[in-house]
Amino acid sequence: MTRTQKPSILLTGFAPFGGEQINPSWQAVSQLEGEHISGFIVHTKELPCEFGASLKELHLAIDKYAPQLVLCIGQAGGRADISLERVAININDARIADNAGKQPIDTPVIAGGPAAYFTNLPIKRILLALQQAEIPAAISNTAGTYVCNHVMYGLMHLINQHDTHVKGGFIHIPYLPSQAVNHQGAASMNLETVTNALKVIMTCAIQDKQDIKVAAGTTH
Ligand code: PCA
Repeated sequence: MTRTQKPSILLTGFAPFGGEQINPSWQAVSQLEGEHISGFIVHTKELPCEFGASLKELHLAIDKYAPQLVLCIGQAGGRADISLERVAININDARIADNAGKQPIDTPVIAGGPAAYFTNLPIKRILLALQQAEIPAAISNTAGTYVCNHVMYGLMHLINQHDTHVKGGFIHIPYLPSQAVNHQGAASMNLETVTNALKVIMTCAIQDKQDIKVAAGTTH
C-alpha cells in the first residue's frame, strides 16, 4: 500500500450512463484534481458506471491514496439540489442495465452485510455551510438502488469494517444545463456552482467537528 505523506481527500465521479454524453459528477470532480483544501491534497478518480467494477476501482484508489476523506459524487438527473446522502442500503435493483450490460435485481451489495449504513459525514453542518454559500442543498434519505447506492454502501462497509477514522459519504448532483436542455422541465446546476459546492463540502467535512442537530427531514 502506497501511503502519501500529505493528508488527502479522494473525490470520485462517474462515467456517463443512461444515454447521456457526459456525467456532471466527473465534469466537476476532474476540475479539482491536485487542489489543496485546508492542508489536504485532492486526488480524483473516475469510476465506471458498473456494478462490481465501480467498487473494485474505488477500493484500488483508496489503497493507493490512503485518504482521510472519501467523497463519491454521482448524477441524480431531475433533482434540483446538491443532495447529501444520509444512508446506503444493501440492495442492487437496477431499473436500467449498467454500462457493462448487467442489471442485477434484488441482490445484496455485500452478502450478509447489514441492511444499511449511515454516512459518517456531518451532513447537517454541511447543509448549513452550503446554504450559507447560497447553494441549493438538501439531505436525501435515499441514494436509489442503482450504482451510486452500490458504491456508497461498499464505501461505508469498508470504513465500518476497517477504519472508522476515515470519513465517507455520497453526494448526488443535478444535471448540468447542457444536459437539462434535453430533459424539458428538469432542474440543473452550472458546473461552477457544483465545483464550489464540492469545495464547501470538503472544507466542512475535514474539520472533524461533531454534527449539529437541525431539522432537515421530510414528512413523506
Ligand atoms: N448516477 C447513478 C449511477 C452513476 C451516476 O452518476 C446513480 O445515481 O445510481
